Amino acid sequence: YKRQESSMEIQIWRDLLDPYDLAVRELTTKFEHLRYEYKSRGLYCPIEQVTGRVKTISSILDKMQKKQIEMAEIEERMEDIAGIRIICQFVEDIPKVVNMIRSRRDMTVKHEKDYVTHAKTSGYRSYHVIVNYGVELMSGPKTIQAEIQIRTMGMNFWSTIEHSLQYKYKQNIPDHLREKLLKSADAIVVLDSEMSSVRDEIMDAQNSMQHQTNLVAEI
Ligand code: 0O2
Repeated sequence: YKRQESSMEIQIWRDLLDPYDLAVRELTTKFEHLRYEYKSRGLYCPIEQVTGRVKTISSILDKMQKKQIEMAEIEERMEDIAGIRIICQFVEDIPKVVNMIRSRRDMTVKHEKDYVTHAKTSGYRSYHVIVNYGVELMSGPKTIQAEIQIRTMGMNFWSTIEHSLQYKYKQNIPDHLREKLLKSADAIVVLDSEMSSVRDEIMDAQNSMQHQTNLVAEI
């Protein structure tokens, strides 16, 4: 009986999460394709890397508890079940990517959270855009929410490390580590702005490297 019950539960989760899995795969492919288009035209692309994930069941359950969300409210209140992460080289690339998203016709922006200019108290920086996105299922069309996080490689380095520490310490990171994390968050701000100040030289160097690669490919 127990096994039957849990396989029913698995089916319920699967029915809930499958459309999000489709959305993550579609959106990842679409942003990767944009990158491909820029590159194939020999243009600088503000998107360096794209990743995506569907929130794990245990992470959904944790958030339900933390935010007092009922099962029936999950789809409305949990905006990051489908998560797309767009990594940029420079801070200046972030608004460009945000504008790309705003102008797309296959998604509509629900709201935006600017943790780049207003970092979280943890030191976390990233730009979040919550979009409504339509998928086509066996049962017909369905609109779901997806959270697109746009951040620099530096911001991504910091948040990946901080996220794993949060996981290890179950949100209670010891004070001495917190302090180090805040210091390194400041260092990332400096790193990002130093990189921006030599952005033109870096882009020139990358363009000529790309040009060389294309020539070799043609030969
Ligand atoms: P997962 O599945 O582990 O990636 P809240 O969660 O209450 O702070 P809210 O409104 O639910 O806020 O969403 P918000 O602020 O947009 O944040 C959701 C996601 O942003 C998180 O997902 C992280 O990916 C990222 N994030 C937000 N704050 C931090 C932070 O302080 N440190 C790091 N490393 N990432 C952060 P989850 O919840 O971690 O889920």
